[in-house]
Amino acid sequence: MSALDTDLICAIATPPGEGGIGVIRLSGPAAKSVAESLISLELKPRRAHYSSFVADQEVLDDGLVLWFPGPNSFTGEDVIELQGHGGPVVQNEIIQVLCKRGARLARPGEFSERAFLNGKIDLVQAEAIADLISAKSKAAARAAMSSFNGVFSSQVNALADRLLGLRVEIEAALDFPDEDIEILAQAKVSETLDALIAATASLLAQAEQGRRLAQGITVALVGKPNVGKSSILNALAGEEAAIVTDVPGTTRDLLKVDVNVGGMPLQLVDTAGLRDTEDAVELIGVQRALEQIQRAEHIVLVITAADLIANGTQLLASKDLGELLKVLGFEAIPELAQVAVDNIHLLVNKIDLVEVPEQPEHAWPVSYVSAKTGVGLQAFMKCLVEQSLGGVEGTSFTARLRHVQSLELVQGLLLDAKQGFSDGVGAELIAEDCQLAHQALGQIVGTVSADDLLGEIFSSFCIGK
Ligand SMILES: Nc1nc2c(ncn2[C@@H]2O[C@H](COP(=O)(O)OP(=O)(O)OP(=O)(O)O)[C@@H](O)[C@H]2O)c(=O)[nH]1
Ligand SMILES: [Mg+2]
Repeated sequence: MSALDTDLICAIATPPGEGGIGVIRLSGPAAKSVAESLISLELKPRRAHYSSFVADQEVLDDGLVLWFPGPNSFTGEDVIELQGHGGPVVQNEIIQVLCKRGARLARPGEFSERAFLNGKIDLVQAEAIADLISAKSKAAARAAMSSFNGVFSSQVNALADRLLGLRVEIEAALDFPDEDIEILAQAKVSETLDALIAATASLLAQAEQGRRLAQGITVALVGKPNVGKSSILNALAGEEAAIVTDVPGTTRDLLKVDVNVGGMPLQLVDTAGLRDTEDAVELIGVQRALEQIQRAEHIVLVITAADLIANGTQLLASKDLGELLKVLGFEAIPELAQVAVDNIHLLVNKIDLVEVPEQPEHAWPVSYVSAKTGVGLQAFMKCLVEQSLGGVEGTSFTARLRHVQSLELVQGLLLDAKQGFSDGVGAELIAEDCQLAHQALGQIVGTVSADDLLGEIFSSFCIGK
């Protein structure tokens, strides 16, 4: 769609199926006249009118009609809401009448897209609407509302303004080449770059937290066969989702279960126990487990209390992940060795069988649980959320992967600019980095946007939003 599309769009805005009330939305310059052709009164702005909805002398439905004249409407255009009864047959009849009278069916997210194109909201706010609708927890809904209210956008805009100030100084130096070195040599440029890098790092950390809260994270349960991975998954899911037996190699396939821990959506993935095997089916399972280790955002490495005792509890104090994996017998698994240390949680299971004194000193987050009795599971989940998110409470807004990636790009470009400045490269190169960083910030809020990006974002919305 282009910014010039102003044809009349319509959609059922309430969920499909039967309901007390069903809302049909219209947006476009002809919205009022088309709506008035169904009702027998003249609409006043922002008033609720009660009327029958009539077509070809037949009363199709009755209910409330509201007219929000543009530009003070959600889309910025004239918007009509027909609030009738929530029956699919009646609603579809009305939609057909509207389409005969000049409207067309809206694409998913097209109302929000128009709001964006008409400058009513920026791209982050538009995405926050979709995130609010799909929020899986109260915390995620509150954070999406903050993004919708501009908490994230205002920080991006503030960063962009500061960067613009710097660009103006550098570009001025380019326009007056004699002063080039003099102006650029000012410590101010370096200081400003440092401040921008720090501000970007802080916003990036918040955005990553917001992304995790909105989209959830994938947590893979991995370990040797029979340590109790599937039992832990079942205990956390509150259902017998995975098959549990005392036969090592029971789990062959990945099993994914969504759980909500203190407001944080997690996708738990049970995997096949890691071992060398001749069994063709189990081998595929192990291969999938290894792939999952590379894909998951968090790895819960499950061992048993007996394993820990056998290897000496002091091994937990080792800061060297390679050493730990070696002692635990995982040294030949490169996929595990490549996992960032921060993303590993060591889970000691079956503490009901062997008593383990909790170690005060350990280099990684470690939890002690019994999948059989449930002891320690709550504390483990709390600790996992803290580790992966820094706590739900600390998350002030939702964000998406594309925002995080843009901020990473900004960070990289600013670091390049800083390096260039230290190395004494030409002002043109520093100006170029800053210009690209500025552009990347613009892409987040949508001041700079490509049509295909907009298409991708809005096509994931619901119809009628
Ligand atoms: N006593 C005790 N037994 C447990 C505990 N957790 C699991 N088990 C038992 O250990 C055996 C293996 O459990 P699973 O959950 O199937 O182990 P797994 O790690 O998924 O095994 P694979 O799928 O073969 O890799 C079963 O007999 C479970 O009942 C626990 O905390 N305490
Ligand atoms: Mg299993």
